[in-house]
Amino acid sequence: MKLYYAAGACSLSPHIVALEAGIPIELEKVDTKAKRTAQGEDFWQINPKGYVPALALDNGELLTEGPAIVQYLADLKPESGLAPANGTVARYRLQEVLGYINSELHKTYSPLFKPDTPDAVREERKEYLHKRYALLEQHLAKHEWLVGDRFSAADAYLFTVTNWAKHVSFDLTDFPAILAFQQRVAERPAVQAAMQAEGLLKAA
Ligand SMILES: N[C@@H](CCC(=O)N[C@@H](CS)C(=O)NCC(=O)O)C(=O)O
Repeated sequence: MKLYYAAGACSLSPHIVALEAGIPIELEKVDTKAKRTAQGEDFWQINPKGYVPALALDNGELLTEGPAIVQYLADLKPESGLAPANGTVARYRLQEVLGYINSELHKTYSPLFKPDTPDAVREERKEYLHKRYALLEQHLAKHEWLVGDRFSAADAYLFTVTNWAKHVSFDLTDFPAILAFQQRVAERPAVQAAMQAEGLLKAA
């Protein structure tokens, strides 16, 4: 399997999940602006959506959309507990949180990365993020993880998008439980390894 990724992008979430699950995965970096892979291929030809993450499966299919990819990876190693068993309420809770992160957080961050986004839109998007984080703050003030009592694919995703806050000057100081969560996740060996592999850690 090969994961098409861009350093620190949303593809860090499936990267973390693969390492947490102990799934060997080949990585291929994509220049998402130029739409070129590190091997010089035209990324449009690989993924007509033009974005990462994309997972090339061993059967030749390409799986896209972060929430689907992390569940696919987690289900390859059910014993990892990264996704509760299919058909259980807990599994729908995982999908509920993945959907929330995807549509309410991830896609609210996206315009903040674009230099031509007007300041008024920027402010409105940050206010929106603030509201959405406030709900997660309440949950994480009482619980260590987003779903159940163990680290799951949803935690990898929340960690990944929340790491963007510093890049877009979104202030997280109103959210101490989220800041503590970020710290907790960052310390996990698989997370360290994924970040190291993507060149996100400063040399010691
Ligand atoms: N709906 C997709 C969105 C993926 C996405 O937003 N990818 C970003 C990086 S975080 C990207 O590759 N953007 C480049 C582009 O769209 O040109 C998902 O949830 O996986």
